[in-house]
Amino acid sequence: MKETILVLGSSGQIGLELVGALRSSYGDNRVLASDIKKSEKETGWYQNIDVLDTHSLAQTIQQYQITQVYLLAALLSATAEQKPKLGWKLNMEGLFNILDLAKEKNLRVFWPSSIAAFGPTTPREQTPQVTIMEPTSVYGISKLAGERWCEYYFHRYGVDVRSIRYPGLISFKSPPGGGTTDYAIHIFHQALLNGRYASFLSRDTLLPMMYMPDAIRGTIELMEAPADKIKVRSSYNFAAFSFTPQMLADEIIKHIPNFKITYNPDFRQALADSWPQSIDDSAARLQWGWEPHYSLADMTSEMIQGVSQELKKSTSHT
Ligand code: VAH
Repeated sequence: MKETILVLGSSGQIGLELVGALRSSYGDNRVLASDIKKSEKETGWYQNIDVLDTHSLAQTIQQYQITQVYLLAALLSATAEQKPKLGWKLNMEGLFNILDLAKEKNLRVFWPSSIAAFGPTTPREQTPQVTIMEPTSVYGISKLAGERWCEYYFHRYGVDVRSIRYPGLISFKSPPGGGTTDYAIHIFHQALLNGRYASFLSRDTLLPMMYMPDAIRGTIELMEAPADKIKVRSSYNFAAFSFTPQMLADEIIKHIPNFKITYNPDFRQALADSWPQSIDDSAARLQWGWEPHYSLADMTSEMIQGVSQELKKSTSHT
């Protein structure tokens, strides 16, 4: 049966690039992008959908005979701390709506978890796939709860829901979306525009990160893996490299020699300090063949080029 894919939250940092990759692979007319507000970068098959509107969700899935759903609509860590009740409502009710529709319509579902599902009592070095998980952020609590519900819907109802604990994701094709790790995106824009950046995380804050093309490829590889390879139905650890703001600045200086970084930690420092510093993703590598392709140096070089192009485009439009 031909796959028809619905991406919910397509205007976000992951969504924009994921839609492009899925359309390249499955065809433009097989991937429906949707969000509550259309991105000006979205030029294909699109429909406004609120993930909390179960009626329009069910109607869309029925009308277009959707076979797969990527549920990316959520509030990220920093934003969810500012709006806890909305963060919980969107992140959890959105997931329940899709899990129930998946049970009814036999949909395959992708749902993103995060390293934020770990907490300050989790071993921070080479964090294991199965370990202590006591998240202290609204976002992390919603991700841990979501993981448990995904595993429940698989075992109880046979729903083929698959999930990845994303590290910080770095990209230039779409704007960052209120994440704590987004300093690692803002820094490139500021380095190219002003030659300096005031980091809201301290110099030595070591966090697991990944370049978006690796994250998108790994996500689709997980969704296309044979079901019998998928032994983890909560959410897979998933990693590429870890770096600190200082390490990233040192890489940027290789391209922009006069770049200067300063440090002015804010409320997001406490979020970052509660998360792992590095991740053991051996389960994903052994079970469905995950392998990152980009190093920190590769990512930095591509980000400098990509952000430069984006800045040129935005100045030529003004
Ligand atoms: C955030 N980018 O900063 C997300 C991520 C590791 C955290 O899930 O909220």
